[in-house]
Amino acid sequence: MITNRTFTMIKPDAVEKGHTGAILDKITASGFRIVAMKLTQMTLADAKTFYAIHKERPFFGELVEYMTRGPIVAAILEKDNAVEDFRTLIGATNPAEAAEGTIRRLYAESIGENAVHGSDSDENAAIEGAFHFAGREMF
Ligand code: FUP
Repeated sequence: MITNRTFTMIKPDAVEKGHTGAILDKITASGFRIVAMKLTQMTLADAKTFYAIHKERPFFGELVEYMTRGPIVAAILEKDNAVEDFRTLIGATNPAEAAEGTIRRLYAESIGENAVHGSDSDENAAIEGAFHFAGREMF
């Protein structure tokens, strides 16, 4: 298993508000190399599969609706200790609790619309990256 990669999405709220460039700048300035990247839109089936772990949670319907309402930027990122370092860079799930200077603190509105995704383990990073990208799209 590749352990120096993580997967991210710049979510519909952040793309809608024009934060894509600023967020990518912060990611690359923090030492992450872009391995794969695309502007895409998740279908309902995509979002239900991607977030299957949350399917019994009360917010699942809203989460799926939000994640499919517009384009996202999906990307695979590379750096030593990528998963943990990227979670630090994006901040807590709830932007109100996210540390000063983190992406969610700067660009997220709420726990429901929190601007970015970051994989929570090496295993999930590999699964999520493969969900969005074919091998020939990774560099
Ligand atoms: P994170 O790993 O920080 O992205 O957070 P989770 O995997 O716990 O949650 C995934 C997504 O579900 C969040 F990005 C937003 C949504 N969510 C809610 O809408 N309400 C909650 O209470 C928790 C998560």
